[in-house]
Amino acid sequence: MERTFLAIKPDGVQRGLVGEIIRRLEAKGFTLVGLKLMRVSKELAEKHYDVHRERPFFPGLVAFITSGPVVAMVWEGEGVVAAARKMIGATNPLTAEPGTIRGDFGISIGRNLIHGSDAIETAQREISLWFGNEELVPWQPASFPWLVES
Ligand code: D4T
Repeated sequence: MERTFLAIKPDGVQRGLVGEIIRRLEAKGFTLVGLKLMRVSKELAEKHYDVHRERPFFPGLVAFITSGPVVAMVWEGEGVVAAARKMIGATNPLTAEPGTIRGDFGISIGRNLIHGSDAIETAQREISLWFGNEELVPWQPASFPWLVES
């Protein structure tokens, strides 16, 4: 089953949006299989954002993601990688569509509330970077037959 990595960034945690964000993903029908509140080390932040290492915003991005608690999550479901990106919205919250998490709750690209893996391969890399296998809990919600046609 497809999985994605999502992380509520320090701004999302500080603004009290953890419950709202988890609520949206639960209500949609995806399954939470990994969850932890953590302080991100500089080493983990730099590895996570490695593709942006040469970009001018990289130091600020690392400083921001390590500045407060982050909620790291793994969600499961058919098509969850692309669907979660859609629910999150465009990188810049000012232009993100209303109805998306960034579109509803943000105004600044440097405070865009949540990260979501951008492809299945990226999700696999990020899940193994952020979670140990023993931290993931495979389960099937009792509502599953009411969400997915067998
Ligand atoms: P993440 O990776 O956080 O889910 O965001 P996106 O996938 O939507 O966007 P991204 O990888 O292009 O950017 C990563 C991260 O960097 C911040 N950022 C980005 C920034 O502060 N200034 C910028 O100009 C850009 C492009 C926001 C998200």
